Amino acid sequence: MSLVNRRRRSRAVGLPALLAGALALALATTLAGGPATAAQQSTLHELAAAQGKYFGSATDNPELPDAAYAATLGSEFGQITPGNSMKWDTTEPARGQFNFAKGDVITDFAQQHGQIVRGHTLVWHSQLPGWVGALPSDQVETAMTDHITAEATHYRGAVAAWDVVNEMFNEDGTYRTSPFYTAMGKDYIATALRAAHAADPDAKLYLNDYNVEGLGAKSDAMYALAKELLADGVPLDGIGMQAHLAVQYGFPYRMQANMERFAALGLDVAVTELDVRMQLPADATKVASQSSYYAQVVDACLAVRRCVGITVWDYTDKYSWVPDTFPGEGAANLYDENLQPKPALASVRAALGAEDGGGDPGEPGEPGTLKALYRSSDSSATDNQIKPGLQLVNTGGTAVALSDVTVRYWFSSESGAATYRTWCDWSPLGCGTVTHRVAAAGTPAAGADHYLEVGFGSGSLAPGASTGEIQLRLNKTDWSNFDESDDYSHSTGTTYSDADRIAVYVGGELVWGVEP
Ligand code: 9MR
Repeated sequence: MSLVNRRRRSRAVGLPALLAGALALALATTLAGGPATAAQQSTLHELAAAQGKYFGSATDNPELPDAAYAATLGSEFGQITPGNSMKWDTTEPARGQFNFAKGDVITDFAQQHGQIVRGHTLVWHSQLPGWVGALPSDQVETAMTDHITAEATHYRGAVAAWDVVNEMFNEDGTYRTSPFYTAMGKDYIATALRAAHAADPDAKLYLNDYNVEGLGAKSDAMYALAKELLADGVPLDGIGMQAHLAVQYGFPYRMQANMERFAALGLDVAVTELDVRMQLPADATKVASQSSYYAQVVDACLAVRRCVGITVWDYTDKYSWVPDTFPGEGAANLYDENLQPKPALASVRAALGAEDGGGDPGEPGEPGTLKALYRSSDSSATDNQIKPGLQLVNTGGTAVALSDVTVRYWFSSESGAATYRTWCDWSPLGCGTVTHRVAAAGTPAAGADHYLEVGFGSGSLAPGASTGEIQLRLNKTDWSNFDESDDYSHSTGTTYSDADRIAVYVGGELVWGVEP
């Protein structure tokens, strides 16, 4: 029996109202063109739409004359967000002088390509023209509501959702100082939402921020604010989680659980500005982490019915904001600077349920086939360390580049520190080439709220070859105890045997094992 369980999902999901128009159009287009042939690859948006979500990208006016760029933007994505052209400094550079020309180019593009638009953004401390900050305090509210009224009225019918207020919190969850906060205190947020609703009662109204993707002080503040606004009857439909991630900072803590708590308030959530940057130069380990982060974001969104969609903050490294803002960092997007697909794209497609790549790589004899063997090297299942021993064997007919391979071992964290140390104690490959880290599961399951992820910096595994034993070890930074007895990937066997509760991925695609 094959143990392979490729990432297929057939979950029935409710179709968020936000999607209805665009999806109907997408379906109509598909039907008009006749049934897709096997050779045709579904687009990112088609894959997401099949699961009741949209898949979108940011864009910007100077990029649109780039024909190759615009072609992919128009075909692959079902939603777009203007990166700059609906911001206050562009739309009302002087008081009462509105200019929607650039934003109109974006909404026109969307209409021509059957895409929905997220409007970004009505109220933000940044990219704010100087005249707003120079106003006497008692005029700021009127200036703000005038701005919202004019812009949201102009785009009524063309913008499906607005980031009404952007980036209102500091990292510790206190309110960020801005001309609006200084003039009105936090009430400016409710006032802004009410003004947006009055101008466009059909648009979905969002609060949007970064570092609110996982559980933490900043998302706690957003949660408290959302709860209070809803209790006061303020029109709020959703929370935007920007998701500007970086491989060197780890994956947000419990993203799915965080999304679920907002959904439980009756709110939608959206991933609004996803990218995953790294320190340059890129290497196989960073690229593997990036692919995994992108897939984990998709997994979290797919698992939460009220997560309506994902927007990448532009789809190509060619037009990324990252290198200008974080010197020495970049390579954050799904396509490279030449608009060529990167491994992260395959990872997103796989997470969305794509059946790319021909034959099932898990079937013996086909390329990319690996299996995992495991033994516990731990004499105690209740002490402060977990000690998995792993071996990978290439059961296929061609060599596998180890830099494409990642392995996951799932365990439960129990109480204690949420931070970990991981170790490679011995490997015939040399521990220097073995990477290891602990990450929170995007979809925590029984005995599986965290996993140890193992990767390889280099090397190749010939057909029939084994990596030999890789002795791994992990502990919490407070050295508190585990109870491994219920851990998803744990077993008590002390000799190596096939382990179907350990997952092996090649290029982000599950080739061995059953995920929890
Ligand atoms: O992508 C935008 C970039 O072109 C601008 O120079 C930058 C200026 O602040 O804003 C970028 O978009 C930001 C977004 O509006 C809000 N979240 C963070 C984004 C990246 O900086």
